[in-house]
Amino acid sequence: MDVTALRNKLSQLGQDHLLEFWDDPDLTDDLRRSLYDDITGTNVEEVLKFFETSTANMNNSEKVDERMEPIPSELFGSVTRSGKNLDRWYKDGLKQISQGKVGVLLLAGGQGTRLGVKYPKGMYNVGLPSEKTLYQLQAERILKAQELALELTGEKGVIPWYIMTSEHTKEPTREFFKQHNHFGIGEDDLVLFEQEMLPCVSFEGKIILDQKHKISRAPDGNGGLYRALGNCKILDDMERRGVTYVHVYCVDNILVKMADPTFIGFCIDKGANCGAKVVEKAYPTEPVGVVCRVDGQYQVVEYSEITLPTAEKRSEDGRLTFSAGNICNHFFTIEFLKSVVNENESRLRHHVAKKKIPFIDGEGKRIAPEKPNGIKMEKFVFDVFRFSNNFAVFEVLREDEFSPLKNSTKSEKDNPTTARHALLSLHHRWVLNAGGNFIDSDGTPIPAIPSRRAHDPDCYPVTCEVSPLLSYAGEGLDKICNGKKFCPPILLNQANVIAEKQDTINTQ
Ligand code: UD2
Repeated sequence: MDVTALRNKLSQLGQDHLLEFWDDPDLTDDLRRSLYDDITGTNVEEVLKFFETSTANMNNSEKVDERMEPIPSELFGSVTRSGKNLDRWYKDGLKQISQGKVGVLLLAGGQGTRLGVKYPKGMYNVGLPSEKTLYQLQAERILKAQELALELTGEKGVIPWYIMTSEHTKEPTREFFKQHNHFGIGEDDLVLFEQEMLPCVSFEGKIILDQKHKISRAPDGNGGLYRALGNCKILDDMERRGVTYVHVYCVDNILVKMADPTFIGFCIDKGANCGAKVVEKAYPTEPVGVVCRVDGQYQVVEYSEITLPTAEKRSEDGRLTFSAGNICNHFFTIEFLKSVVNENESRLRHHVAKKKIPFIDGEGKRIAPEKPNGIKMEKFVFDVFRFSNNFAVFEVLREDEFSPLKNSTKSEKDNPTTARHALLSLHHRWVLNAGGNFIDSDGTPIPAIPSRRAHDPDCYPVTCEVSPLLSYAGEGLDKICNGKKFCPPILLNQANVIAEKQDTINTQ
């Protein structure tokens, strides 16, 4: 260890404080070594360059209204307005899956601070009758998509599942999948890789110490994906397998359609190299980013970047002009990802998040600040939209496809209860559409739209869960639901199909 050289270098960069506790009696030789490795393993110059560029406009509240345009209608598809094309896109997506050309990529490196659990969010169980976690639901949807593709084409394609983790989530995620036998996914078809962590920096540009011997770090944002794809040789793995299209999504949407064939078929039909799935913004001031064009380039514009009149602007059909709410659900061709990783990644700028970052004070005490005291620097996955010359947007129904688990039960929105209700309510509708009915334990029919009864908060929505292994998006339920009466809570899975077959045999 050449501490003198390190000290000189840090001094030149204005970061001498990182060695402030080097001679502290608390630091054993091992801890000193670990601090030395921590600092020398950090590209301090690069971090400071990121700090400079990302904070240059930190307090700039410039609005982009004048430069914004909605996505042109010819690049915009919709589950409610694209009519007969939907079936064609769906089948084409399944064909691509059967040819092994589709991979899914989960962004799971976030710290899940708002949900407040110590383990990765994908391991969360929202309290469904099956007790399935988000990871299990996603794994089973992949298996079902493969099965549907096989049924349509007679060819069995595998959808490799790439999971981007970070320092906090990698080991627990790996262990969890191992414990559960990868939920039926082939071990080789589940590829975990790790995004980078970046030091947290004070507003004055000083790298923060989390411990006397350790720099404070946070994942470099979900746009850290592109650097990780290159560094971890994930693009090479995709190419080796023949993956041509990648469906990227965020971990917390309980309704996410893995490798959604319709979305994939739509993007291919449009010749898109990059695409976004969106939901219609619910109301003008809803705090979601909208997908649009700014100065001719595709982009997600945050609600804070536009004025109220622009947010309220409506088109002739009465819909909000800027209605395409981003849901962190994207399509990329491998060629596009290659161009981002090899040519454009360094052009992406970090965004700044002001945070309360625990730090070691001058006396060597660890302080948890009450006010933001520094920044985390993050790249965003959608910032690559601007590199696309063939972009497409696909609008889906929020109640069918988007219910994110962001917060703990203390919050009213996007919490475990809302996520559970969204899934149960969707599955309830699937069963009704398949001709099923619901009755109370005394045989009274439950109306299709059950009212929320104050004395029985559990009666809404109807507790009806369908295993993804049985149905991906409501298809194939007729045979076990049509004309049947179900008394909730119910959990439909393959056992119902077996029981149904048995009944048929018995009555023959
Ligand atoms: C994300 C979208 C937002 C909207 C919303 C809908 C981004 C930058 N923002 O906002 O536009 O669509 O989702 O739910 O995409 N993650 C990582 N590494 C990181 C940070 C996050 O993998 O360093 C993952 C995280 O585990 C999650 C996803 O990225 O799966 C989204 O992250 P988030 O929940 O922090 O993003 P949010 O809700 O602010």
